[in-house]
Amino acid sequence: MESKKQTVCIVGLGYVGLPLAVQCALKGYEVYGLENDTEKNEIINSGKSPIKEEFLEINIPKINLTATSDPSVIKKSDVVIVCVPTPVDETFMPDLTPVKIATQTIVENLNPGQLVIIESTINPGVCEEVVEPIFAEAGLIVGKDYELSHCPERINPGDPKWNVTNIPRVVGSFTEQGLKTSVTFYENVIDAPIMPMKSVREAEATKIMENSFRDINLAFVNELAKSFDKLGIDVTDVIKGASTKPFAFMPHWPGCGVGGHCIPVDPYYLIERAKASGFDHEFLKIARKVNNSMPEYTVELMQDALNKVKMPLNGTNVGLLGISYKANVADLRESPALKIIKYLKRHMANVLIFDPNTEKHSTEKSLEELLEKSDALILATDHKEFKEIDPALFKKHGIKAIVDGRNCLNKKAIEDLGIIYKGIGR
Ligand code: SAJ
Repeated sequence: MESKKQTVCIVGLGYVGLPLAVQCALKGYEVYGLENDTEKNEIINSGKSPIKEEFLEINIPKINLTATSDPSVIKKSDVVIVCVPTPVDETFMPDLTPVKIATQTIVENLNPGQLVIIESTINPGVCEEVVEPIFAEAGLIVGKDYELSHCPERINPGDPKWNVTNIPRVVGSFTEQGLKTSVTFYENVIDAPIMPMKSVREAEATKIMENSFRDINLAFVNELAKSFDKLGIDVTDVIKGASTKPFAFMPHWPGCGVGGHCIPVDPYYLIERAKASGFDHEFLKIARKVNNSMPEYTVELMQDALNKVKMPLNGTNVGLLGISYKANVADLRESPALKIIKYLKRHMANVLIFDPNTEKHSTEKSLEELLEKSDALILATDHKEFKEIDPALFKKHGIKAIVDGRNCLNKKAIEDLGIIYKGIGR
């Protein structure tokens, strides 16, 4: 497939779709972004990025990318790629509604012979049991009227090294031709190896496995943190010690919880689909339970810390350092901080928030303002701004106790100032 004369339509211009759209444009494709958020479309069409991400801010002004909410652009495209969210609801049940709507929109605007690729994270079986049937319902035959592939996204927001241009990918398809065309397309777009999988189901399973791998490893160190807290062992030192082993060990770090649109979500897609086939993923469920327990554990640590200075949570001003789900991004999806706020309020604490990446979710305009008004602090996100705080500032503002939810503050310096410090497992 010659990249010069091909047209690509990306459905969904979020953290996954927008970088991909930009990269396709940089590689010479004619690119349409199909996005419901017209405000976002206006920002993009004016040459700006709606997301604080260097790759986007540098490249969007340079490329020709048409962002629109008009689905007829699908008809003009040779390749259409679905990059819509695959969330879970409040009972952790997978919600494929966005994928189903996107698929139906493609069916209604199909360009015969089109290559349709799903990048959204989905469990094994979704392409064959959910997506393909929507095409079949309209009398469209995969391999004849269109090709259908799955190439799971691997975006890591905020990562300075790995981005859409250089992350290797896997791809699976319904037919040999579909696989060949998909691999050629991604080899044109991405400067990294593209691994063809033997089936679309294997490609779906790959992404779910890699993210479940991360979730269970996070649960492992989170459980160790709770155990070592009682044994007076600093779990971060032990992880550093274990990391001196040059093989067969991969460090993960305990924290106040596991957030984001991937790690705490993807395992549920496999848990639910496997259940339908009669298999119970006990291990994945326990890992989810451990990680989901960390926000409440963090608030319990706050209670213990305040007890040391004879202060109840009730009525205490607790400042939250950070609300987004991980360092240096402004994304609150499944953020542990949101659950920490819920538990603090349940204990009648007054919650103040400052996050330098998202003013609209901050109650205080600055770090100083937060410190001035707070009696105690919980660090929920290890933004770079927080790692640089001089502990003397905590003393100056009369902070009595600190729970370091990302183990990123200087424990000794804080304790030497007479402030109660509790980390997660340290
Ligand atoms: N977290 C910890 N301890 C750690 C690492 C992360 O508590 O050692 C927490 C983070 O604070 C966050 C959550 O886990 O709340 C998820 O963190 P993450 O670094 O996994 O960030 P994500 O959600 O952006 O994960 C992305 C994922 N990319 C895709 O799904 C395509 C994931 O697959 C990557 O493994 C991950 O980036 C990465 O490696 O950084």
